[in-house]
Amino acid sequence: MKKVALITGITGQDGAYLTELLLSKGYVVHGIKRRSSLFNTDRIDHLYQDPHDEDQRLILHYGDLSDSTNLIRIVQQVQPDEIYNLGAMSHVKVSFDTPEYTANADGIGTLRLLEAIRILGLTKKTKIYQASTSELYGLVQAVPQSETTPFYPRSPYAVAKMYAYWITVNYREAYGIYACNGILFNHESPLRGETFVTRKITRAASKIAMSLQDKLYLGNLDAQRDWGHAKDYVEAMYLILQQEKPEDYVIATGVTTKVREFVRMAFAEVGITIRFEGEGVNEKGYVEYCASPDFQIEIGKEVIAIDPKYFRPTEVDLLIGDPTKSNTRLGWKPKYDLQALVKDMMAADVESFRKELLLKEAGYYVKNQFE
Ligand code: NDP
Ligand code: GDR
Repeated sequence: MKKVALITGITGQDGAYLTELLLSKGYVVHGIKRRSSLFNTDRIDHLYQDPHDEDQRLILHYGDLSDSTNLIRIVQQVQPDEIYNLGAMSHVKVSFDTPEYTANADGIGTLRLLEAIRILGLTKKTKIYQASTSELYGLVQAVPQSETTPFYPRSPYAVAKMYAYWITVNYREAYGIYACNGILFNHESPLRGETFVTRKITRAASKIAMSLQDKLYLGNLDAQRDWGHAKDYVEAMYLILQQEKPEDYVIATGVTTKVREFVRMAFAEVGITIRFEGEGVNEKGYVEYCASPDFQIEIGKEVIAIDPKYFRPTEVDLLIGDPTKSNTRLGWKPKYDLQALVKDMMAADVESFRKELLLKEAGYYVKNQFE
């Protein structure tokens, strides 16, 4: 019998990589997608199968984490062996603007799924993975952060995820559900949402090199993150649900880097050396040197500036994970280091903007004003 997985958030970065992984392992994968006024399945379109195929192994259902009856109906119909709850309003800064919605989707949404398992009598059958986050650590209590480091969430997103973390632990202890938290540190990829800082930087570095954009505006350049590759991290999600006992695991690389260093690394991939000057909101980044035979850019050009609108009311300054437990117990080790991650993201963005450059040269390029 083929194993059956249900993924919430299947249209997101992690949902796409996890779907690919589970299909490669022979699973039948069901996913929940939201109704949207535009197509929103770009990241999984390459996995699409004609619904008329007899042996369909990827099946999508309309749904939303804010809708209990919808979730109960889908779980009843799918009878999953494993649920991966990846769906969430996942942007920390946006959660300050939409705190109630974030609490509903990210916090209570997890409760709704756990209740669906309980109400449908699936507590012995269905395992569930909860997408927990290093944002739980928030205000630094100790570093590196491990499974035993106290939480101090610093955003409506992190507070909602803290509820989800503990309700997952509670349903494991109260009802014996195989329910686990993966406490994942930041993970990125060419599929990363365009408004997260890494992808915003790799897109801008590619566009600036091709003169499709003048300047990149950022917020806090000194925040430090433990960045890994999403491809490696979805392997960990899968492994977490294959253990004898349900437990919680930190998934991280153990290396932390400042946002400004990520900027330098991304621009270096297109041959541009960045020099930062000034302080605080007056800090700027200039082109110091351009070694690229492909891209021409004026030396001394100001290409990075600070816009305080990207600062958060409360910031998480430093994240660095201790992956000892996942390394030893799951046998999980990331294949990508930061340099390889930046290379992968830049290669994809450069290729995609080369196509835009052709459109521009042909007079068809329309800049997205809302970026
Ligand atoms: P994305 O933002 O790329 O994807 C989020 C997914 O959730 C999308 O499919 C989105 O749908 C869906 N979604 C949003 N709101 C709802 C809702 N109300 N009901 C159902 N689905 C919804 O996130 P990632 O793939 O990067 O992250 C996956 C999960 O892991 C998230 O829960 C995130 O909070 C968590 N996480 C992420 C980390 C990271 O560094 N990437 C680190 C730690 C945790 P749509 O496409 O329609 O918007
Ligand atoms: P984060 O990711 O908040 O860590 O949450 P993000 O990439 O948004 O920010 C990382 C750090 O960069 C600083 N920063 C900026 N951030 C954005 N988005 N835009 C900017 O212009 C900018 N300039 C500086 C931020 O202040 C922050 O310190 C991600 C999400 O995927 C969560 O869902 C997940 O739980 C955590 O990672 C782990």
